[in-house]
Amino acid sequence: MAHSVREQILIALRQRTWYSGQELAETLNISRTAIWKHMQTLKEEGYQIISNKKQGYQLVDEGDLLTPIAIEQWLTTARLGRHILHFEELDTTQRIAHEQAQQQAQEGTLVVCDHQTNGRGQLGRTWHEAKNEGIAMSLLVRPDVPMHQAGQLTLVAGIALAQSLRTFDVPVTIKWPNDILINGRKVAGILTEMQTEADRISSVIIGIGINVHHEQFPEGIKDRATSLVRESGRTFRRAEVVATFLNRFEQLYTQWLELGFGSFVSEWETLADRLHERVTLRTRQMTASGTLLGIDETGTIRIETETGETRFHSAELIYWEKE
Ligand code: BTX
Repeated sequence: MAHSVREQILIALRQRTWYSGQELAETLNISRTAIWKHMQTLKEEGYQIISNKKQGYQLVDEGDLLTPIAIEQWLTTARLGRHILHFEELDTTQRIAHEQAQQQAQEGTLVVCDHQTNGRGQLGRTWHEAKNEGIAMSLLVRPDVPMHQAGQLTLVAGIALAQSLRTFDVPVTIKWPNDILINGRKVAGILTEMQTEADRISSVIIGIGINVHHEQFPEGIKDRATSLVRESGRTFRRAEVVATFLNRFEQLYTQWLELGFGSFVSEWETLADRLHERVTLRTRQMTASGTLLGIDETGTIRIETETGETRFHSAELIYWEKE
């Protein structure tokens, strides 16, 4: 990623406690006045920078920004998240990611925003976002696999998200197929959408919404939604959460392409919510109850009902009525 002058200033400031204006000006080959102006802009953006005449500038705190440079500092990926588009406000990151896909953007392109005003869930549902509280992101990938396997990416992304959130000591579980829960409440959701061309996948957009700082939720979801901060009491930097997910997802995405979904079954089951417990499941035709056995090597859910083991390719686990 090519860095802007402001990004180069940040990279320099991260390297040591104090950096004099003179040194920065020489390193970046711009005037001290220009350095001063960039510092003002960085402060306005949310970076906490102090200065004094003798020692120069010090970066005290980076705040909780979701900018490319903030995410990049935690990123260890080769491809994913190496092209990031950040917006302060958007209707939905999915729309921009779809446009990027059509404009031949590189695999791994990530769209993030601080305030998503019309977030999409599955089946025309909406995803609630409060400004600067959560993470709304859409990742573009171009897997060379048969179309019917694209849905598995929801599960692979779910495993990566659950594992990466567990590194922050948050006890998340996965509710098949696309929800991440803490203590039975939804903390994140995944929406996978595909673009095709002549019976082939041209791109898959993996949309992820994560509740990070929220203390409260709107009426309709307040009993079944939660946030990372609410459940853990610790602080989070959204950029670090995003990068930790991307780092893990890149590994699992490669594994999926090389070994297929079968290699994830036991991993998924260790993260599954209500494994071996009784669940209710709804399909278009019927509602069924039984014991959740796990998933098979294609990602299909397995339930032990009164009539024996039944597998559901597409269904909904019902935890909460009136979705
Ligand atoms: P879903 O259809 O499984 O879940 C949506 C349902 O979850 C809603 O109907 C509501 O009941 C509940 N819900 C809505 N907002 C929240 C929330 N913040 N926390 C907990 N529960 C909620 C899940 O769909 C997939 C959501 C993906 C969202 C991302 S954000 C980035 C990207 N852009 C975009 O427009 N969508 C994706």
